[in-house]
Amino acid sequence: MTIRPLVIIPDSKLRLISEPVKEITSEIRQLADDMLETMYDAPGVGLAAIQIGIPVRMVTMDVSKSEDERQPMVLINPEILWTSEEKRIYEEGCLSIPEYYEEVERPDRVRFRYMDLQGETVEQDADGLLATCVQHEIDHLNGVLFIDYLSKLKRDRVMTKFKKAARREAGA
Ligand code: K1U
Ligand code: ZN
Repeated sequence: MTIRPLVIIPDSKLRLISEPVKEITSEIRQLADDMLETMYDAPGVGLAAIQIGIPVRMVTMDVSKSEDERQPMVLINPEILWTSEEKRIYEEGCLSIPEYYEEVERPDRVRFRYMDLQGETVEQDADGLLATCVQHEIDHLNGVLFIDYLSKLKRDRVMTKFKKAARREAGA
């Protein structure tokens, strides 16, 4: 298992539409291990493959409360099947936008489908943090970031800050 470097805004890779996984190979299993390791190290409750630079439709998540009782999830080709009319506001963060948190409104409950590492199709209902997280992660697979739901003013402010940081790093 390897901790991989995270892709940070304004890297244009984060705007790519990720490709479906065609087959569960040893490379895919290795990628899942590396994503979990990278997510736990960050630490985060979710990670999409594009956040480590790989444009495939894979997500890892663990929204368990305790570090002693990890509940790792690996989602291959996940999709949202249904969203509730009721909305919920949650303060979101993103490992690709370090140390920036803002409130985002999304559907309160969702039903989603994915393939697990055994190749089984799973359908699951979610509410709370799991519902928020799975929507945030599937957005990553479609090149969407949580800052896209904020006002243009807030989005421009955060983009400018990270563009300046990237320029400083490139010049250093
Ligand atoms: O996809 C990502 O960038 C990961 C992101 C997922 C997420 C968080 C909150 C709401 C929606 C989606 C994170 O994990 S940010 C870090 C974070 O929320 C966290 C870190 C440590 C403990 C608990 C939460
Ligand atoms: Zn994110």
